[in-house]
Amino acid sequence: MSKTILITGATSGFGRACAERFAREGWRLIIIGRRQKRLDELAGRLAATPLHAVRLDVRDRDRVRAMVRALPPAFRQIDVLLNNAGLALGLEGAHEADPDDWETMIDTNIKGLCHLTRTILPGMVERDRGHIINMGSVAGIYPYPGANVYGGTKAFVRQFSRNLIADLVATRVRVTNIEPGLAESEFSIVRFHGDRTRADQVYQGTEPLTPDDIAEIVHWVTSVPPHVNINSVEVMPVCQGCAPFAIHRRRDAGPGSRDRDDQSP
Ligand code: NDP
Ligand code: 8X3
Repeated sequence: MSKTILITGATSGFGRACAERFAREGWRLIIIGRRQKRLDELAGRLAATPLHAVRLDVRDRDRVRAMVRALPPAFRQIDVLLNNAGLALGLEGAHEADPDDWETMIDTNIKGLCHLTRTILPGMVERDRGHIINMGSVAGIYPYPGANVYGGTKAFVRQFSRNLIADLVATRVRVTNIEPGLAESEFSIVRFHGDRTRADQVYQGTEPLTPDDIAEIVHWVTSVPPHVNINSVEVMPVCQGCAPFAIHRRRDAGPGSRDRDDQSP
């Protein structure tokens, strides 16, 4: 019998590419997102695939539970949970950021991911089989200006994933945290509240990762032998690197001081 993957955030970007990738491999799909039209479009494109689409906001814990309880029998044994739904909102410094944006990121990237995990994990443990794949980010590892709460939510995903591995060590349930860098999707359009010009500038002159690159990695981590757990995958495009520590020197810092941020150690 074919395997079943539940993908949150399947209406765009990484999630949609993963749905298409796993459909090609003959998996059954449960696809989740808030935009019904996008779910319908994807279901239409994957008409040959056994597929169950659910319009759902992952922040709604009761509806997450109800969704799992209402799964059709053929979709009840979930082999892979891909906790992908998430977003960044804003790039302002912490003193200027919108607290509503912060709350949305925490509710989606942390609490939504926890709701799905807590609801689906007991079945995996009972069957002694399954795989939780979380979508972290390099923003959960490395700091950058304006990442404040977004990076914080992805640092949560990183440590939560490792703690899940600790909890599940006596089972055959696997846990993987994927941590991508710059990747082109609707991510920046969402981050800049629909400002496409500003979003385009993020990728200008770069060759970013694509959603298909991420789908390839997600598929790969599921395809290794069952006794192998890929704990985490950190992936950037070749054109991206890590900045040195930033040091700000004041104008009046004495002879030889520079009137700008000095990035030398
Ligand atoms: P997209 O904006 O293209 O896709 C985000 C997906 O999340 C959409 O399908 C959206 O669906 C869904 N989503 C958002 N909020 C909710 C919610 N409350 N309930 C249900 N679904 C929701 O971005 P990406 O594909 O790039 O992002 C996917 C994940 O990858 C995110 O967790 C992001 O943080 C992470 N990531 C992205 C990187 C990048 O550079 N693009 C790099 C590293 C990590 P809908 O609006 O229909 O609900
Ligand atoms: C998305 C990657 O660098 O924009 O998580 O934070 S980044």
